[in-house]
Amino acid sequence: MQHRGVTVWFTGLSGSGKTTISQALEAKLRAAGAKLEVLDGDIVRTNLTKGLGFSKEDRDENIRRIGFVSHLLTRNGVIVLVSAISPYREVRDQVRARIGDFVEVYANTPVEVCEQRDVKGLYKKARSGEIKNFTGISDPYEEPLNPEVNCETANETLDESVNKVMSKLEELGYL
Ligand code: GGZ
Repeated sequence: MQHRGVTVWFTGLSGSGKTTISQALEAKLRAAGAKLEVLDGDIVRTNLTKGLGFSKEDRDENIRRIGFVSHLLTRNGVIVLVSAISPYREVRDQVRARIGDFVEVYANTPVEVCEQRDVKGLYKKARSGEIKNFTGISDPYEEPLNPEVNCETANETLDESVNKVMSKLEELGYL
């Protein structure tokens, strides 16, 4: 498959569907023979950004480091799928400006729905105070103002979300 390098950046609350959509997209792109790499906040935090916490400073540092690696890969023709809450608009926009070939996907799921899903039981812990500074409960999330793709995961199927991203990548000439 012929394609250009691009960072597809999934932002949204914990449990909003970032990882689920990006994994389905990964499967589709791999099957088509794309050169791709996946950077998931959850996993990146056990190596590249190990030791960072959840203060604004640490989250921004996490995003800058992920952005740095994404840039290196993107300029070498790789499709990079990033999933990170990335709650702060300013640093997201800095990373976008640095990378250039950047497609922002907003996993736009209401916090009530994420909390109901509570796949990892983290919302429960956030409510009880066991986890502090939890995004959407006791820490801010700044919505993207103009994401290239808006996935309302509570009102659309996984297939629909994946197809929206694929169509946008085609429309922008990356695929
Ligand atoms: C938000 C937290 C927190 C707090 C631990 N706030 O859904 P998950 O579990 O698997 O993914 C979340 C992950 C957040 O890491 P990111 O690198 O995506 O965050 S950021 O972009 O803001 O740097 C969540 C878990 O770690 N987690 N504590 N306080 N999510």
